[in-house]
Amino acid sequence: MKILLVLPNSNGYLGRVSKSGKAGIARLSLTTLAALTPHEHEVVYHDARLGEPDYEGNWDLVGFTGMTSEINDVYRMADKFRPKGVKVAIGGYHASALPEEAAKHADFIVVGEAEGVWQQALWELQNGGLSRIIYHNESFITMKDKEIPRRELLNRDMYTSYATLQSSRGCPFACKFCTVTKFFGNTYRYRPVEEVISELKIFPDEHWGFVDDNLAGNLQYAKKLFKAMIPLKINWGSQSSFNITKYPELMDLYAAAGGVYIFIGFESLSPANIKNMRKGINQPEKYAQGIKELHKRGITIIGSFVFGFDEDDLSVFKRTVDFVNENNIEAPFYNILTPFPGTELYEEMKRNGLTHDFNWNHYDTCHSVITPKKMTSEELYNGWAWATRESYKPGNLLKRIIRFDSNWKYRLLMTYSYYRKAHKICPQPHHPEKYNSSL
Ligand code: B12
Repeated sequence: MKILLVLPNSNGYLGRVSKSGKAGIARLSLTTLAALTPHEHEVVYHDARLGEPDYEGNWDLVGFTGMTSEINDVYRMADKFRPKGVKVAIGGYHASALPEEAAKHADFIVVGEAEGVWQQALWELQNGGLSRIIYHNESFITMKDKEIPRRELLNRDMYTSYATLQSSRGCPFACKFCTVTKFFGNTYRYRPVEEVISELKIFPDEHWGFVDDNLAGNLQYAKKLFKAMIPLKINWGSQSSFNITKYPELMDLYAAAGGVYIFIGFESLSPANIKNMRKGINQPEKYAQGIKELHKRGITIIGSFVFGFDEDDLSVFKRTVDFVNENNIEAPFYNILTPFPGTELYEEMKRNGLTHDFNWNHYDTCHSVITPKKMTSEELYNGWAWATRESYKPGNLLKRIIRFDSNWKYRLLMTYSYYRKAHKICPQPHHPEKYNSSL
């Protein structure tokens, strides 16, 4: 069969291709799907951020991936292919959370991991037809012998972070707002260390980015992996829970293995918010010390915070910005609390009538789709925009990054990339004076 795999566009700025043709991180969803596709089929990859797919091509099947914020674009393109008699498949996070909705735009949906069911659906398509509309991968793969993504389908020059890989899936924690918990059925699985190492060896000179949700989710595994990475002499970054700061040896190994930046979900400075979201591994009273420990090892921090939790009132914005500046979190990243389909938060907020906007284009954490408890939805949006712009004022930014160590280059690059995002995403807030107070 001739199969077209399409990466959608999204409405917002995050994840888009710049005017000069540059994209950030290379996603592994479709390159992995391509690797799973038996060789007898021809696979063509299309990045819809660069333009429309070829609706007139003689495709047998078109497969779309999609996060929630991208799904409307997927549905739009799918609805153009189907009248031409082309079969359409949709997979990924949104379709897995709301398969019945996605099925209105597709011939079949894959819920969860594609490994196994994708091959089954392709076989059925060729041998008499599909046996169902929703293919649900009930079991989770072991991660051993995981296919190597077909990165050659991507244009290397387009990406600032081309060499991405995945060593684990899922997360050992079950935070109420996170998509991963439901998607991976609360499992945390990791690949044999030697397989990760041999994948890293494919591009010995690249800067690697792990797309794992929590690279340090298992202490013993992470230690083993980092130790094995030391001889490779590469530089890389990943996402990890704040938990890592509890273990000095693990942080030492992270840095020794070439880990130059880390993305940490601090989420909130309020212990009550943390408790309510069931992210007990985060202890706000220990944030400052944990940040110091990472900095001591030359690791740049991308600190992710969320605004709009139950305890957040108008003072949350300034308090958070002050904390970020005082503790020199190089690249703060602020999100508006967004109840993603498939999460417990989504069900709870929907039930309580606290979600007022179900336009998936707005589910990019840069729109306020909820009515928070202690401020209005508009205040949440404006406060978020104020905090983002305030944090990336040149004075604040420079204060956070000027330190003398060998990793200054990454610190500068990372911060610059978030500085650009901040200015592209955030409008000038209305009534900024409202947010400039921590009282
Ligand atoms: C890379 C990435 C990005 C990149 C995307 C760049 C791009 N446009 O391509 C960037 C950094 C821009 C980004 C941004 C955002 N992201 Co993001 N991102 C990821 C990340 C870290 C890795 C994705 C990846 O490569 N995974 C590895 C592949 C192999 O796994 P996979 O995608 O799940 O694919 C498997 C299955 O899902 C399935 N599958 C997937 N697609 C398809 C298609 C078909 C046809 C089939 C059959 C199967 C199938 O098969 C694959 C193999 O099993 C994931 C976390 C994660 N671990 O996946 C978050 C994640 C996808 N992002 C998420 C979110 C929330 C966002 C943001 C909204 C957050 C924010 N504030 O930044 C924005 C929105 C951007 C936008 N476009 O509007 C959520 C998705 C939630 C949701 N329901 O939409 C995730 C899951 C993170 C999380 N823990 O919550 N992201």
